[in-house]
Amino acid sequence: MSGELRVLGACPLDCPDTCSWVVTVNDGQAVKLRGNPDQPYTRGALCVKVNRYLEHTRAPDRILHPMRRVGPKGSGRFERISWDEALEEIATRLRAIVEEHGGEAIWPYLGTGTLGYLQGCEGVAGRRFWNVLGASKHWLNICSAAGSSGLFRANGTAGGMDPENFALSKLILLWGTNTLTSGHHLWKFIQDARADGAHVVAIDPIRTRTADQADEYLAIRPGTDAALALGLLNVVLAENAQDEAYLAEHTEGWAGFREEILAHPVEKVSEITGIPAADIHRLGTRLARTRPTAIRATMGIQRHAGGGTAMRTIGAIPAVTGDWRHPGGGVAYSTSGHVHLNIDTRDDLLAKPVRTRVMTKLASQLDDVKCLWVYAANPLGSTPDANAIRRQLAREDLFTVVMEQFPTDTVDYADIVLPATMQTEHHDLHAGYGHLYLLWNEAAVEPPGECLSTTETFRRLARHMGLTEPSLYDSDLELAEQLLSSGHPSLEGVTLDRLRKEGWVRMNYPKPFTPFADGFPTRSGRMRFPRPGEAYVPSHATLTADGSPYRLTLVTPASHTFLNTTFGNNAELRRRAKGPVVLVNPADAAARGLVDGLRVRVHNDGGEFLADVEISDRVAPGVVASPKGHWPKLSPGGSNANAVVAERDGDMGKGPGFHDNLVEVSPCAGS
Ligand SMILES: Nc1nc2c(c(=O)[nH]1)N[C@H]1C(S)=C(S)[C@@H](COP(=O)(O)OP(=O)(O)OC[C@H]3O[C@@H](n4cnc5c(=O)[nH]c(N)nc54)[C@H](O)[C@@H]3O)O[C@H]1N2
Ligand SMILES: Nc1nc2c(c(=O)[nH]1)N[C@H]1C(S)=C(S)[C@@H](COP(=O)(O)OP(=O)(O)OC[C@H]3O[C@@H](n4cnc5c(=O)[nH]c(N)nc54)[C@H](O)[C@@H]3O)O[C@H]1N2
Ligand code: SF4
Ligand SMILES: [Mo]
Repeated sequence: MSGELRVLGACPLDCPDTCSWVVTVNDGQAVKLRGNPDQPYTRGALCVKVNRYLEHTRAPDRILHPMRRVGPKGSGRFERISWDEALEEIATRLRAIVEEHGGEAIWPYLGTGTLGYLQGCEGVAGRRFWNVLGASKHWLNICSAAGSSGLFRANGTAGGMDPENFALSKLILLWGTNTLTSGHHLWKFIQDARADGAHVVAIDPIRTRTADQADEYLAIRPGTDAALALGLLNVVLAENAQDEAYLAEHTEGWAGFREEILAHPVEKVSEITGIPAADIHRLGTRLARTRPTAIRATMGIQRHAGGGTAMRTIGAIPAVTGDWRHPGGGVAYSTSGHVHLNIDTRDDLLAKPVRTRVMTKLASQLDDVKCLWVYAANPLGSTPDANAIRRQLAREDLFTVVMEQFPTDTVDYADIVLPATMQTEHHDLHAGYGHLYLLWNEAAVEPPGECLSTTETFRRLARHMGLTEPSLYDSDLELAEQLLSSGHPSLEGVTLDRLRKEGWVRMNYPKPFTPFADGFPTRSGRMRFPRPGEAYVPSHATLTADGSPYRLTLVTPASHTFLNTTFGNNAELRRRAKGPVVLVNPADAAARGLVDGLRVRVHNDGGEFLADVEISDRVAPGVVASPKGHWPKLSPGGSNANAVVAERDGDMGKGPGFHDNLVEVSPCAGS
């Protein structure tokens, strides 16, 4: 067809798979979006959510021009203004705040709406600007910090197995990960392994759709995974299947960790985890006898009080079995540790050191903040202690700017709203956290209305404020060149020209890649086992259950149809999600007089959200589950699960406890 163009891009969403996509452009319009069939990880498929991405870019509620608040905070009433008016008002307010309260009174609150290195979560776009102003730093700890920190302590990096190596595994543990929902492209590699006889086990408090497809499912009590790891290793030692040579050559602290393992016999672990002793014994024996064993453990596992420790202890398994020697063996958490772009935080632009504000502590760390600048984030939908955040955002003395694509609950509290581009409308550079490729996203079409990219918005604001630092004005392509210029061997020959031409490039890692076959990137070159007494930290729910009036542990996992709160306003995906539901075991339902479909309050001291009961043996007694991502204002009762998620630090990296809260479930009055 004449005038038809194929533009290569990448999915921007916070998903390990970072798919390569192909946009068909006709007459300046994006008419088709497909997974790239030539890309070895994407293999031609996107997902149930992103198949609707083009439709989403044209959604009737898309924000298309700057707006100024005219109603009370939270009302969502705005008037349209020009970019010049918006930038002038912002510039005036920022200058006044810096003068009166200092730059640290500004909190640039950046989320994971896009994982692009230019527009999103590495913050390249805003960071220079904020440093020139002396704003507080922002710690993006909401997602994976606890697990990364746990693995880093063990291995010197959170990077582990290349997920593509799962095709070579003989035993696969899907441990606290819902592969078919939260990163389904791994599944094809698992199927390849199965065709070669691999056995697949899912370990999860919820019998998920992934568990349904596994050969075996173990229903674990939330937050007890480290104990299970010790129990499995107990069987490995009983079988004398530890790899003594690997232990001697590549690890430290083995003697103490061995004692810890011996202190966790199967019976004891069964009591802690709720998994029958025979099942632990059987899996332990399988683990002892099967090389290579691959463990996929992702973020679900570390959303607990002891989440960092859990990842660290699970991470110790392949060092004991020697699985790191073998392609197809090891642990795959995130591949981010293998990405060595030149991430320059540009602290040289700071006049003096500044404090750091923690993303998950918005509710409690906002008191002395005068400007909250939200971009690629929806804190009222995604951040713990939502009711407290709502009270803070209503403060008249807080100047709130939100850069957004859609009218989220957070937008409703903005003083100024700035319209943001979507992925088909801007350039970006991506790396996956579930594979070893870099991708380039080429802008395919012109932005609708007056939408601007994050990078361009900060350039214009800098100009408006008369800032003279030259690097504030670097173009997107210049920024990308800088990111690629780290000089790390994994990036040799990976140029922007090549990325723009080919769309994706595998970083220079061998295939198959065995990162720790010959040692670890720690100071000693050895993997560090947890010290005695440091291998298992109980969950908050376990520790406090006895003294609490709330009896049920709430798990709030990834929704199949939303990505965090992104797509939470898409009519078709909302229809498929069936509104907020809460899975309750038949025994717990009977004890509370709950019947299928009943509208209930899920509540604790933090607040409540409403959901419809689904009575199900997919959760064990004592566990209830409700997928994340519903927009509060589109939900009955006007709140979502984060009304009952407490703002509480886990053991490492200040990781949040999204799956570690005690609640009660009660019928709504009148129902
Ligand atoms: N469709 C979809 N895909 C997504 C997302 C989404 O919202 N929707 N979110 C994206 C993002 S931001 C991230 S970080 C990843 C997260 O993806 P995952 O790491 O898969 O995270 P979760 O869904 O939170 O948890 C995964 C599983 O862990 C289980 N789990 C909870 N607590 C425990 C525990 O104590 N022990 C064990 N063994 N299992 C436990 C949950 O029941 C769930 O089935 O997915 C990304 N992909
Ligand atoms: N209860 C519960 N809550 C959770 C979790 C859980 O497991 N349970 N998981 C947590 C996890 S893993 C994560 S990562 C966080 C995510 O929390 P957030 O980072 O707040 O992510 P989202 O809720 O998806 O909101 C992202 C917003 O960014 C916007 N956006 C997308 N692209 C762009 C862009 O290019 N520019 C701008 N300006 N905006 C853009 C989208 O429209 C969307 O409204 O949520 C956490 N919240
Ligand atoms: S959300 Fe994940 S699976 Fe879906 S298109 Fe994006 S990267 Fe691929
Ligand atoms: Mo995340």
